[in-house]
Parts: sequence; C-alpha cells; structure tokens
Amino acid sequence: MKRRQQGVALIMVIMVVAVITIAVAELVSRQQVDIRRAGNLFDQDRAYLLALAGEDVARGWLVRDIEQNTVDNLNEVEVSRIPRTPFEGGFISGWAEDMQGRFNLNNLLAADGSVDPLARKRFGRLLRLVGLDLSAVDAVIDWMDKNSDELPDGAEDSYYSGQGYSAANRLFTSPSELALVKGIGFKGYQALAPYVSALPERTAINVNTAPDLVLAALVEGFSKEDGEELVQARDPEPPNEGFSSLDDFIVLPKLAGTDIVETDLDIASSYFLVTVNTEWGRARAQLYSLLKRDAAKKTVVSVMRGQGAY
Ligand SMILES: [Ca+2]
Ligand SMILES: [Ca+2]
Repeated sequence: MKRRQQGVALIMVIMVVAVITIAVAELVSRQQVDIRRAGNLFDQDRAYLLALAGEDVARGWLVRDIEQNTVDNLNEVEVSRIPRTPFEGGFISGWAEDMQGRFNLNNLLAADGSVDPLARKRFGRLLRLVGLDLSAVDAVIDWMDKNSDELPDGAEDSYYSGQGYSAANRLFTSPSELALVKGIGFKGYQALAPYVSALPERTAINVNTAPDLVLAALVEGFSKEDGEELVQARDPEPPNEGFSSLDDFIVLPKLAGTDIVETDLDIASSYFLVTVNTEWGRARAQLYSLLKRDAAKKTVVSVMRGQGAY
C-alpha cells in the first residue's frame, strides 16, 4: 500500500515538473517572439527614418542646384542618383525624377474651373500616342471638374455609381486615379503613368526633361518617332544638358512650320519626385516624396509622402 502511494506521488512529481517545463519553454519562446517582434519594429522604424534622411539629402541637393543654375536637365537628374550605399549603419539608394518633364493632369482646368484648351489639346494627343482613344479626355475632365454635367464623351456619377464609386470632382492627387476613369482603366493608366503627373497647382512642362511622347504631344500630327528626333536634337550625346533657353528649343528646324507654342513650356522645374529605398537589419522601406522647390526663397518642402506608389 505504502509503495503504491509512493508510486503515485512520484508520477505526480514528474507530471508537475513536466507542466512547469512546458510552461517555461512556452514563456521563453513567447519572449523570444516578442524580442524578435520588437527588433523588427525597431528595424522598420530605423529603415523609415533612414529613408527620411535620404529625402533630406535630396532636399539639400535641390537647394544647391538652384544656387548654381536656373536650368534643370536630365544630366542633373542623373547625377542625383544614389546607388546602394552604406549609410548610418544601413543601406540607402535613391533617385529624383522631374515631375515637370510630364504632362500635369491638373493643367486641364484653368484657375476659374474652365477647361484649358491648350492643355486639352496636348493631353488628347498624348492619349493617342499611348494608344488610347481621344474621347477619354472628356472623361478625365469630368472626373476633375466640380460639376456633375457630362461632357459629350465624359462620365459623371450617373456612370460611376454603377461601378460602385463616385467621380472625384476635384483636382487629381495621384495619377493612379486615372485607373478609375471611364475609357482609361488600369491598362490605360499603366500606359500613361510614365508621362503624367498630378501636381497641386498648374505647372509648365520642362522640355529639357520631357520624354519623346510628351514632346511629341506638343505638336499636332507628331508621332513617337518625331518625339525621338526632338530628344536627339536636345541631347545628342551625354552629358544630357538640354537647352539653356526655351528659345533654343522653339527654333529647332524640326519644329519649323508646326503649331508649337511657348505657353506652359519651360526649361526649369519646381516639382521633383524622390524615391528612396533603405535597408536596416531585416527591414526594408521605400519612400516616395513629392518635393516642391521655391526658386526665389531657395527652399524645398515635401508636399506629399507615400510608401505605396506615387
Ligand atoms: Ca538645375
Ligand atoms: Ca465632374
């Protein structure tokens, strides 16, 4: 009897020890998960802060640039590129893009809300150059204008409510909104994406940084090949320093006898999109920052930041 009781007591002791061992093991493993999680969060924070530091570097570069010259060209944009470089204990890479080398969607409306005829013409040509239908211009304007009156080929809430959303009826905050617009859609947006921007005010197109299709869209009847010829005339060989005056562009033989006008064209820019990629420990971050440079005050501010897509 006594021996039996001893046996039971021994089994109970073994069970208690087992339970304690399991509990401790679980506690330790949970603690390790917590430590790792905290470490990941710390790494993510550092990666993001490092990306913000990259944005600061870009701001400094833009200020130095405006102190040195009043022209912006592709050579400057190229030299601003930072390859993957160790920085403050992590890695950083980044580049700037001139957002005024693109067609600013928000130029389609004048300050008083009326349609800008020149911008409308240029955007219509750009649509055709990327293979979209000209009729989508009306839909893009309806998307932005405050009213709900449909233009002939346009679309307002009566159309979009069937898609489950409404027209923005305000200026574009991101070109990606184009994916929602009638006649454009996601594929159309992808085709237009390298050539359009959505800046918070009306801007000129910088002919020094504009790619072939944006230049071709400035002239009635011009094809992609004509645009390529303009790029070739601007930057015959590296360094691609472009034109030092807008006149030098306008007087190109290629443009003689065309309907080109100087309105809303320039050789300098105020808006740049900076993309910064960083790594810290196990974390990575990508930051997009739309920077606005004030040439007179020599200041640069971030007007929009994002971690998804511009
Ligand atoms: Ca410059
Ligand atoms: Ca509208």
